[in-house]
Amino acid sequence: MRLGLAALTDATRPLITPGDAGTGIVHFGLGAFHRAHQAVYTEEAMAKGGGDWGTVGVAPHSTGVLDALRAQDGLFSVTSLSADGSETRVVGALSGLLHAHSQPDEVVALIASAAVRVVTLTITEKGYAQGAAVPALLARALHARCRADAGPIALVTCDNLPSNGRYLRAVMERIVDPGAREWLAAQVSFPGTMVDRIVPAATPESLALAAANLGMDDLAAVSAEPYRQWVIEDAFPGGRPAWELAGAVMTDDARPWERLKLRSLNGVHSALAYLGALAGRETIADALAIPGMRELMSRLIAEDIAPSLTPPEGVTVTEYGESVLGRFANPAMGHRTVQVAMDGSQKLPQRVLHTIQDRRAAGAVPTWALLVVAAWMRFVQGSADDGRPLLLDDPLAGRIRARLADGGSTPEAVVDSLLGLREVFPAELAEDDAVRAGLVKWLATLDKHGVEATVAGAV
Ligand code: CS2
Repeated sequence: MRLGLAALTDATRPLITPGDAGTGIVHFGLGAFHRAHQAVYTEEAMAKGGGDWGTVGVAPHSTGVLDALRAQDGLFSVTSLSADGSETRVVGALSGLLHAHSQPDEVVALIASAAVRVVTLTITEKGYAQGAAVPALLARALHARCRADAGPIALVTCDNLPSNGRYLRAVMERIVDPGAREWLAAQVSFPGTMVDRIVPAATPESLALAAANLGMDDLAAVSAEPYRQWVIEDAFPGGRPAWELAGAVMTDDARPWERLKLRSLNGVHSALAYLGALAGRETIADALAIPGMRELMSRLIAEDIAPSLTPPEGVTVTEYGESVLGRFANPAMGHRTVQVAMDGSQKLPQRVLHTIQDRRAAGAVPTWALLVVAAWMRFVQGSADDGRPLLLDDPLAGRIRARLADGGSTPEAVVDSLLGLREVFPAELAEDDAVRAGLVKWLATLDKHGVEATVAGAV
């Protein structure tokens, strides 16, 4: 049997049944993260606080998840995984499904309708690049909403970018029709957010576990850690779901949370991804188990990251960082190092380079953060420590390979070639002798001894 409205039983019934609530949200990006994060919050907020906040999910490009969800009346399950076991529940937040590529007019018409008052996005870092499809479609939709005079709306990015709300505002201001600019300034808000939940890509094993727990197949099932957090700037001129009833923190400035999370969760995640992939470790938990690695990550957090930022009130960076390491050690997650390693050129700046820049501005040399960048530089060359090939999945892969091919293969030459990628490394970093020397030293050590010996010898 397959999950769907007709298959629901008392044990599998979601908090909200699709069709019971009207649509108030359009969401771009049907990836696992959305299903295990915003969908869960919104469903719970509707169950506790009411409102017509059903979400029409829009798949930007591929149709795999879309087709699976359509065949299940928009229903999917979320399995929380911990060392003690797993728990699966069906989520009914999705009130409709669209494919941006083949149904752009439907997407535009929906966002131009008064019922929709919130648009959320999980389109990954590279989804906001110049010429990218979703921002272009959003610009068309905002113009249509302006002409329809359909009222104010909030555009909420849930991607791991610094000052993400302000960033999305700048993107939209640049590309929206000039005739809609004034309306945009007056009627559209761009609340910043910090989103957090570790959600690995589905695997045959995770789908089998969901099926066993549900007693039926769910081809859109996602698995995630039990922990979740959402900090949202409370700027919703057309109203919003009562997300605080589902545990979200409403604030007037999400940036301290966002900076804390980007540097001490995502930055450390990327560190484990590159070091772990080079050492042939399949998962983040395996990477953390390399002898000396946990101590090295604690030092990265305490010595480089903590002094680089002012945390939100009441939070201690080292305590936050240690709890993150505990989450990374969750043995049930199976989060693959190569998944987190993906799109490094888009992730490194806000996750690691900003830490280095802030420490350099204070006159310090953040040695552990430099090791992370050196590990990325070794990773993008395409071989693990045992010589096995590592796939470079990155929108700048072509540029990275071309720069490496033009330069030599000594650590000095590789560091110089890659520091020349201005899209990744700002001139202030690339021209900093202490940064260059630190990178050359670490890359030479990694080349010569491999990750395991480097880590064991470093701490
Ligand atoms: C990860 C994030 O894939 C990655 O780059 O660092 O997806 C991470 O799991 C989430 O941001 C956790 O909230």
